[in-house]
Amino acid sequence: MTSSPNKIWQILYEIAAFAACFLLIWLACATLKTCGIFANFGIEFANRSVAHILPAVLIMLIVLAIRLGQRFLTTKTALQRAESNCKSLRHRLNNDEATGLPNRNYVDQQLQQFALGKSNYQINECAIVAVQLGHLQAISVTHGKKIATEVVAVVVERLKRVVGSTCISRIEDDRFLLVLTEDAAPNVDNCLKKISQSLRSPLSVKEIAFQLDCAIGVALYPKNSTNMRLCVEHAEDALLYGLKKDPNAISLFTQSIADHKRKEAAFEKQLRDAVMRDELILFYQPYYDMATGKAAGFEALARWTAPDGRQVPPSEFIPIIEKLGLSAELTFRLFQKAAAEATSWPSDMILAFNVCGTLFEDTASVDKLIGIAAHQGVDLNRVEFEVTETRLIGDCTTAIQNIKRLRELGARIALDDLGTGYSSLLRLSHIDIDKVKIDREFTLRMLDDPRTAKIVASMVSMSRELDIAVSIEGIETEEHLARARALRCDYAQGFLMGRPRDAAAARSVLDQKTIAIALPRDEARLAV
Ligand code: G
Ligand code: MN
Repeated sequence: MTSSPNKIWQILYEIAAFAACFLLIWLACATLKTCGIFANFGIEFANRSVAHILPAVLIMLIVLAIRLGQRFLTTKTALQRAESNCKSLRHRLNNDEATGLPNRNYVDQQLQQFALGKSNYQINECAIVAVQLGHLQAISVTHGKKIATEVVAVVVERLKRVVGSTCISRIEDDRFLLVLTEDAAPNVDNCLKKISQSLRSPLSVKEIAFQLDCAIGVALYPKNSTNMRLCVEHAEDALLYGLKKDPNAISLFTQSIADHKRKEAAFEKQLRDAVMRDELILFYQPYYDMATGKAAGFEALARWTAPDGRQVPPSEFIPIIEKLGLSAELTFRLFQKAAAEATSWPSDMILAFNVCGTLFEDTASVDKLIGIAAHQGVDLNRVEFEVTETRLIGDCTTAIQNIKRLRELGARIALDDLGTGYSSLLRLSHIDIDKVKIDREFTLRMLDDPRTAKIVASMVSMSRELDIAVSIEGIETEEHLARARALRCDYAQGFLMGRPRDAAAARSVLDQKTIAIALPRDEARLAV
């Protein structure tokens, strides 16, 4: 917009320079003539003959030609630069940076062209194949982005070897889309098997060996849909459907997959509505101090009854809550309920509350938790946040700072489900925590399996070394309890001592506070 006035000024400037040049040369000629230098050539300046300004005009023409030449060259290079910028921008918009393959954006554009009948590709029949790599994110977290990129490069090489290079796009970090036309793959089944075999065979990058999972989803055009965009969607739906059962599934799209997806969407809507209408409730499960035998606190556990009356277990709805991005919202709503409930307990009872680790990466969310506790009148030294370790892998610095802040305010931090998640020991070295909770899978197996027993014993002694309290989950039998006592666990929780119950029922536990766990075997046991 500003270039027009600038241009006018530039032209005026050049005219002025041109005139000044002319004037200078004219003056120089006049001076020379006055001095009599041109007199010999018979140039009569005073007569204003054409001859006496000829040198001046010549010089001016040369200057003008040089200026015009310069202008032309700069404009040309500027145009070339703009064009190449445009090209690289278009390339970056349409191609994956690491592999150079077309990306989701490009695929979307092509699908649009196809729908409008303007596509350059003539496809009568094809198989749309979505390929998803397993473990790529874990590789990126463990070995770094660079190694992960090299792994992907090997995968792309292998894909090209099987299906040729023209029809591969990288639509997500770990997902590729292939279009197998009749010429590329006369036998689709065979080709899919080859892709699967090729991508799953071991590979090595910088002398690190990897073996990837590879799930495949397929939809056929025009058999499954005459709409190419829908076909791509179907292939990805088939992929995700198969992936739930087997990380290496090869799934062909069927109508039942579409039905399943519809049901899933309806279920997600019900769950979203339930969260927003505050229909999820909390049950409370007591946990016990092994030294005193007294209930030390309650763990608040989310419960949901779906509209059809089914009690949906948290293991089913929590991952969906996370997928829907409702995790923080639900946490705040439930913490409000739990904190309100905790005010009715004796002041030494701890509220153990489950929090997805990613929430600690967001300082505003942590502020909100602190605000809720203050608003409900629950001192933070009565609150223990149980963090699921698998979730705590993102922006760790902020998370560590927020955890530190919560601890300084008196809250305790427990690492939930110890031993089952990803990089658990690394977490222990990074984050100051007050307690670990040994996952119930270990408890349920430790009596029959000597290896599990040794692992549990090691986890307890390691926590001791680190000055971290140990809670053992999943105590279902007297034998479990006896072993927990022998291991010198600090806290115990499980069906033997108390199942999760609604708020009122849970409160009744407080009337029979002591259990037998702390007492020597020969002493009378109190009812649980
Ligand atoms: O991982 P977390 O501690 O948040 O898991 C708590 C879940 O474990 C609750 O849903 C609860 O119902 C279940 N639970 C609690 N105690 C026991 C137990 O002794 N045995 C089994 N199998 N499950 C338990
Ligand atoms: Mn828990």
